[in-house]
Amino acid sequence: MSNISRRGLLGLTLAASAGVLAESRAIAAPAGRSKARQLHQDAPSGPFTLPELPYDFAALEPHIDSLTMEIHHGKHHATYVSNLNKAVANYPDLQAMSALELISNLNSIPEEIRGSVRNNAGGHVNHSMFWEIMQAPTDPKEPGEIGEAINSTFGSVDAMAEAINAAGLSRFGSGWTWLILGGDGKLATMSTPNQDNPISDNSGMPILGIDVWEHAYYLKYQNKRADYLTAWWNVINWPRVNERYLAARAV
Ligand code: MN3
Repeated sequence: MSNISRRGLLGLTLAASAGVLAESRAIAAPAGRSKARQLHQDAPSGPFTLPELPYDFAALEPHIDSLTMEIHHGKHHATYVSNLNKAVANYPDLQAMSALELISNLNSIPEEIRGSVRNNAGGHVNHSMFWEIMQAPTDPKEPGEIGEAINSTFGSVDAMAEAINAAGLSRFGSGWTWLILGGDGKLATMSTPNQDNPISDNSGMPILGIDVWEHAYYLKYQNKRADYLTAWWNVINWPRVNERYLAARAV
């Protein structure tokens, strides 16, 4: 697994799962949850499954609107999961791997399904992270330990956000803009096309990523990607981002 160990990936995956569970327990069932559950039931069955949102569709209003969240999670993410299940349908060994492991070993994926795994396992990993690293804007938190690393590398959290937004704005077409922890132990920003993840080419461990596909913002922001990116920082879940940083640093 090149220079990122399987143990490290497992740790990040477990930390991610624990984070989702903790948040799910902490949040009482919101009014729109029954609808979320309905969409969840429409999702394809295993081996890969659509994770439930850790909050209501409307939780991120006014920065990210409820309808966008409903379609993004219940349709776009669900489609990545469904297509990933189809891609690995005849590959029991791959079914036993996590989506993160799949995109960390793309060269080992049979060529006939490699493109589909790259796009759909990537989409599954990226969106599973995306839901977790957001939270209601009414509950702002401080960055935690990662704040020191951010200040050391970028000067300030605002300067880091500007760098991530700039990378997202310069991404032509669809993709993601990222904060990563590089192999040199330093934070950096980058963007990737489509559903590519920084782990696939060993650029680094993804700490946070913002979806800049139009489906993530078009209903509310239309062509104004910059406005969406600026607004996104109101819903960042710093405790979860910090957990991801600490897990990546421990690898
Ligand atoms: Mn998306």
